[in-house]
Amino acid sequence: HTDRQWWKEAVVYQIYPASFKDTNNDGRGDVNGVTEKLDYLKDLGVDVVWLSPIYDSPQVDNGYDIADYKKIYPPYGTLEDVDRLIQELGRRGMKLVMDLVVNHTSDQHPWFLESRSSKSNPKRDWYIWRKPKYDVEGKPGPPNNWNQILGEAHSAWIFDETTQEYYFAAFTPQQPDLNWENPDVRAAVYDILRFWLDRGVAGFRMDVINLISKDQSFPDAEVVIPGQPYQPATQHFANGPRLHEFLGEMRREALDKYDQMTVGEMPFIYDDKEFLKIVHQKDGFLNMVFHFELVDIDSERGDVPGDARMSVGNWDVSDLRRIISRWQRIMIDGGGWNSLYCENHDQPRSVSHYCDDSDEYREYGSKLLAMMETTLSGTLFVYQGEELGMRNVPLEWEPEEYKDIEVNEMYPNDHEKLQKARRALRAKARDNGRTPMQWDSSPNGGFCPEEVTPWMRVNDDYPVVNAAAQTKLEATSSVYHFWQRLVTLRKENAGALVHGGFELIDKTNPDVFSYVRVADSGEKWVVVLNFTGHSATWESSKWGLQWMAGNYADGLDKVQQSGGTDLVHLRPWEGLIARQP
Ligand code: TEU
Ligand code: CA
Repeated sequence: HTDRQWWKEAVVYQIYPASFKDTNNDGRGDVNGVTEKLDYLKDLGVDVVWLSPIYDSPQVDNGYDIADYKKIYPPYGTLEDVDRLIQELGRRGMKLVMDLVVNHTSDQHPWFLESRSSKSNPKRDWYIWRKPKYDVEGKPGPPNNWNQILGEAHSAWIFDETTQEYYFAAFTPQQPDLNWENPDVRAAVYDILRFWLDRGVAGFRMDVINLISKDQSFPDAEVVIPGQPYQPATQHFANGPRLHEFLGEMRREALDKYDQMTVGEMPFIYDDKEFLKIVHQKDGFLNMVFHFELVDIDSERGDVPGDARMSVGNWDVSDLRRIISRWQRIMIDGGGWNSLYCENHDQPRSVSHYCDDSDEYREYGSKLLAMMETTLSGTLFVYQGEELGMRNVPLEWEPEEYKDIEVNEMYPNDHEKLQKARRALRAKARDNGRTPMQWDSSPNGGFCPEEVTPWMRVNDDYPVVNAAAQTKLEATSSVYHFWQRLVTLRKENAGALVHGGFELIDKTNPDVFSYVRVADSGEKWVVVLNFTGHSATWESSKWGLQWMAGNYADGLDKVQQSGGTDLVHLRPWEGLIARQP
């Protein structure tokens, strides 16, 4: 961990463009809205902005279905707006990272329109086409039993009338997968990369990049959802046989010629060795990845198809300890690097997910998570609104308020079932992280003017939870200020907090997650986090600590006053950070 590339200490802020800031009064966020808020981000300590897709798109999956990689979705703005954004970022010493979605395109992309037009079209082989498979009665059906990721009950193979064949679409029928086996497809992707890098973009977040190489025998998947014709099959197309080859080629053909960073989204696998090969500092392919083990801490596969993803299981501090320490160890000992994140546009809000988002504890839970995220090794990713302690949508909302295709595809014709799933949706639907950003206490939270209808309803708590209230200097309970302070602490003590070693301490404490970070200089930082809603204790005797930060206003005073005693008493969701001088 001696190499200190800029992207290691950087704080990356993810923006979901539709929900960030509307500047032309159409109820959707836009590129100029991002530019308008750069000082807010700079003040927070942000170095890099990652924009979820802003390319031209029919928006079936909010831009993760791209119809033109070199054009901006008109409601979001123009290429000139993006040039200006890059310039304004640069003036503030900040950079832009774009979302690269190249496992699939939109079904409206000209490549796909050509590909589906006839079997002899030169672009036919740019996508994955197969003949129907006939059953014993001679009835045609999909080539295998793989199901769709965003509509579990459906086949991932879509029948196309024109040529009487099926195409493969892992997510939705409107997102056909590209055929990476075809070298022309790969060359077209590298051309897109160069187009954006030449414009001054500083890297990419690569959407489901581990799905690009698929087992070309397309074998049937094992039945894990009994009674359903289509089965989860990601094991056959996550981290496929040619993944490393494709990523290596991508580096040589585009990335390596520029100073940039890459973060690959890699769902569906948790394999240490495989991850390390991808992100190894010496001969890896990407700078870092997003793994899913932490965000899936409470996931259980339910019995009812469609419910599985929304399941809510139990977890406790021992799971947190196991998962976090496992990944810190893999990366630090193994010579890799990784990202840190608790939230993104596919996840519930972190305070709702891992803590308690009631009025009583929302502030403390949000700050507790900030303490954890800013004191672990890796590149830190903050998702819009996380710095305000934004929470999941209210339980009272009708399912109709949810806009995501994943929810719409769950029970397309069964309103009653959807009503019953309300609690699960409130916990796990991707919409929870997609409500508009809450800028102030005016109607629509300052996201768009009062007379405009936002594309998605603003969370009812905006009068209390909003940026204007939290950026006021006198706002002592502000989650934003707390993040700001901790980001500074992290940067000023990067030797320990970003690059240092990691050790668990008090490993059997049933409530408290605690660890120590050690710099090469020997300097030590101790982090003590009560991840429960009740009071807890932590033994501090052998440490001789100097307490530095806490998420309760009087936390430092209390722990210092307790002087003689070695038992630290923590209130619900209380956390403390200390240095060993
Ligand atoms: O997500 C990939 C992905 O598999 C999950 O995060 C997914 O949202 C979750 O498992 C739900 O089942 C990426 C994007 O982040 C997501 O927004 C897109 O919908 C998806 O790829 C397709 O591009
Ligand atoms: Ca707009």
